[in-house]
Amino acid sequence: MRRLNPFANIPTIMSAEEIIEFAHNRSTRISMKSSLRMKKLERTRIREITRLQEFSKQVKLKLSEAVEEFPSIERLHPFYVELSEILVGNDKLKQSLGAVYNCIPTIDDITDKHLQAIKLAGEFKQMKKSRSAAKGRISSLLRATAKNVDFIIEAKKTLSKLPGIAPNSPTIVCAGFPNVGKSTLVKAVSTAEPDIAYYPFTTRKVIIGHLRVDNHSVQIVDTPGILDRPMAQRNEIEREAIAALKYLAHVIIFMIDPSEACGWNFDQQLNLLAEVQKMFPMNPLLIVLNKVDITQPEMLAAARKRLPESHEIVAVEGVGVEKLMRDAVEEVDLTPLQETVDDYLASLQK
Ligand SMILES: Nc1nc2c(ncn2[C@@H]2O[C@H](COP(=O)(O)OP(=O)(O)OP(=O)(O)O)[C@@H](O)[C@H]2O)c(=O)[nH]1
Ligand SMILES: [Mg+2]
Repeated sequence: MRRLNPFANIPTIMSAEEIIEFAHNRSTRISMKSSLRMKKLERTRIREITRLQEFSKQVKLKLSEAVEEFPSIERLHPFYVELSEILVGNDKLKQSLGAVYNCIPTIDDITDKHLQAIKLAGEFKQMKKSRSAAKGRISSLLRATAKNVDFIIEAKKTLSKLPGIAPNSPTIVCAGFPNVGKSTLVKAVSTAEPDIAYYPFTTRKVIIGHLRVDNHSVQIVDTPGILDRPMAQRNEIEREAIAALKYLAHVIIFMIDPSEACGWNFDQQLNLLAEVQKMFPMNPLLIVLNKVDITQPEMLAAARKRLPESHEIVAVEGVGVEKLMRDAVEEVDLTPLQETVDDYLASLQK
C-alpha cells in the first residue's frame, strides 16, 4: 500500500544567497571553444553573453524548481491541506510561492536588456559592465524576495515531517483526553512507536501506525490529547487531532480513563465524548474504557452504567485490544469496490 506525504519528496530548496552563489559559480566556470581567428573583442562579447545567459538560466531554474516541485495545495488530500493551514498558513504559503515565481519574468527582462547592451557594446569595459550590472540587478531582486524563499524552505521542513497516510486504507483514529492511554493502545497494536509517559500532553503530533486485522491492512492514528473546550480556544496541537478525526477517520476509538488517573474526571471526559459525537455524527465511534485494572470498582460500575456499550481494555497489558481492533474494522465498509460495481451491474439486469 502506497503511503504518501506529498511534502516528503520535495528536492532541496536553496536560499536566495545560495542561488546567487551557485549561479555565479556556474557562470564563471563556463568554458567554450572559440575560433582563434575571431577578434579578441568578439571573443569577449561571446563570453560575456554566455556568462550572463548561464547566470540567468541557473537562477530561474532554481526559483522555478522551488515553486514547481512544491505540491499544489489545491490538489492535496484535505488532511494535508488542513495540517498545512495549521502549521504553516496556506495563504502565506501561496503568497510566497507566487512572489518567488513572479521574479522569473523580471529576470528575463533584465537579462534581455543587458544582453542587448553587450551585443551593441564597442569595447571590453562596456561589455563587462553590462554583464555585472545585470547580475547585480538579478541578485538584488533575489535578495528582495529572500524572506519568501526562506518561508518556503521552512514550510517544506515542517510539512515533510508529517506522517505518510495511505489514503485508501481503512483508518481508525484514536482520540480522547490527554494521558488516558491512546499511545499505549496504538503502540500495542501497530507498527507505530509513540512516546508514552505518565504525564499529559506527551503526544504532540499525529502519528500513524499500521497493522493487519483479519487479512486487511489497516492504519491506526494516534492523536494528541484534546481538552473539553470550544474549537476557537483549541491550540495548534489539538487542532491537528481534530483534523485527523475529520479527514482520516473511518472509525473513531474514543478512549476514556474511568480511573481518572489521567488527571481529568469522568464527567469532563463524557463532555468531550458528547462533543466529538456531535462534531462527527456520521462516523462509527467505539467507546473504550481503558485502565480498568486500576479503576476503583465503584467508579467502574458507574462508568459501565453511563456507557453500557463500551469496550473495556487494559492497554498496557494488551487485554481486550485484539477484540477491539476487530470490532473497529468491522465498522468500516471493506467490500471491495469491484464487488460493489458487480452488485450494481447485476441489479440493472433484474
Ligand atoms: N494502569 C494502567 N496504566 C495505563 C494503561 N494504559 C496506559 N497507561 C498509563 O497511562 C499513562 C499515559 O499513557 P499514554 O499512552 O502516554 O497516554 P496518551 O493518551 O497517549 O497521553 P497523551 O499523549 O499525553 O495525550 C502512561 O503512564 C501509561 O503507562 C492501562 O491500561 N493501565
Ligand atoms: Mg500519547
